[in-house]
Amino acid sequence: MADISFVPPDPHDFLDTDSLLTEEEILLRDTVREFVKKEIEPNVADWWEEGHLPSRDLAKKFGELGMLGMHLEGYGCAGTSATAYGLACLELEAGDSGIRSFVSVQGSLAMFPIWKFGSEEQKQEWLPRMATGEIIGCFGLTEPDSGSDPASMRTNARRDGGDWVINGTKMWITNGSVADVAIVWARTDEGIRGFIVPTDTPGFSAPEIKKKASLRASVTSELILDNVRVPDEFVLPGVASMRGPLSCLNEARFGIAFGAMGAARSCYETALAYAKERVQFGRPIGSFQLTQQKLVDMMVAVQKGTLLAIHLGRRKDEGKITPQQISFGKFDNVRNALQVARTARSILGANGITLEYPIFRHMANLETVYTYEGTNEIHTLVIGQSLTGLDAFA
Ligand code: TGC
Ligand code: FAD
Repeated sequence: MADISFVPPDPHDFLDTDSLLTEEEILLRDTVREFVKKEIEPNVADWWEEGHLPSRDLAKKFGELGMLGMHLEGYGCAGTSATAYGLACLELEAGDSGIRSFVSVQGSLAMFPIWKFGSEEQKQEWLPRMATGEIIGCFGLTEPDSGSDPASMRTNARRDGGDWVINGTKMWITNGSVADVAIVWARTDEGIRGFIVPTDTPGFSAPEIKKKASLRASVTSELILDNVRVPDEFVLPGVASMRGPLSCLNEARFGIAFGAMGAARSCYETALAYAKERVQFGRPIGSFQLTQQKLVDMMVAVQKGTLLAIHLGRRKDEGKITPQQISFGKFDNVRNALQVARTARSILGANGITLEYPIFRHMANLETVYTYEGTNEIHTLVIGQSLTGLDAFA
């Protein structure tokens, strides 16, 4: 029988989750981590405060790193494993959820539907330039009156000769105002269809949504489609039902299951370092039992969530993951990350509310992450439906 090791666990990876990764995955993960340290961390608090993201510049840099549509095969995409994609999301979200969002939307929500449901011509036309970051995409599903229930969408498209004419409004669309192309989901006589809409098409506009108190280092917009006319070649031929947009959500939700643990890790590590240095009552606050309990709870949540994410990654790479299992990951890792952020915030006392430390920014961002890509409640009901066979949505 193998003996027990008495090498003390690493406080930054207590269960040695790194041992579950291949050398290649660790190399990729470290490359993204380095990028975040160099390009994101020194700037992101200012971007967040200013409500700004240098989207074009970042798109090019992400393109050079091969991170856009990285888990897709061909068409200039890197073709990595799903686990590697997840690990990249984790590192990006350790920087900021808005940065991970940018990459998720481009790869999982704008490129994926073209890759999965597009014609060969559409793939050749769009994917290589989206992979390099020359073209930025967005994904228009949510509407002012259709959030959790996107099947109730009002945006519609009708055939007119060889064209389609699209009318409607999309709401809360990440990258909307900076996008060159929008994937717009619309109701048609043939079912829900996806349209590739170049954003310079007459009748298309994308006013930015301001005054956000969350995900401030991310562009969020309304999409207005006023008699937008596109040729038939711009409709995605491979799907005509809600299965289209919901399949894209599987991809992005999977990335969030990893990403949320990046934000949580950043909060935990900041609080751990602070607790060892900050002295009150003549002792580091990390020596108080109540503080240690918080640190332990945070560390356990981060490690468990990371294990869950890696497990889901392996299942996805084996082609065995189900949407309900992805819901499990998004649901549990995001709610736990939010709890970690709140606990970490308390350890920093007054310093916890400033942008000098990343915690409050992560905490505010995670309120968005809790809501988008299916709210916590929607994922609860997806899992509940799976347990009982009973649908509680309506
Ligand atoms: P339902 O009637 O059950 O199914 C309709 C069709 O869709 C298929 N389907 C799925 N296909 C793939 N993946 C899934 N997860 C699927 N779930 C269902 C189903 O088989 C059926 O196909 P077919 O071919 O028979 O027609 O669907 P429903 O309309 O009752 O919806 C169920 C529900 C509530 C779970 C769904 O509407 C939902 O997930 N709502 C939440 C909406 C949401 O998550 N929106 C996210 C918008 S995008 C975003 O937030 C981006 S944030 C930016 C970033 O990621 O950084
Ligand atoms: P609602 O659906 O109105 O829900 C309000 C509350 O009611 C929630 O708590 C919800 O869980 C609850 N609720 C609703 N139905 C039920 C039910 N059946 N049972 C129990 N509770 C229920 N969308 C896109 O398409 N593309 C994007 O790029 C995008 N980016 C986003 C970026 C940001 C910053 C934000 C905040 C949102 C983004 N979204 C995007 C929209 C996001 O997906 C929606 O906000 C989300 O799906 C929830 O919809 P809603 O806000 O309309 O809330």
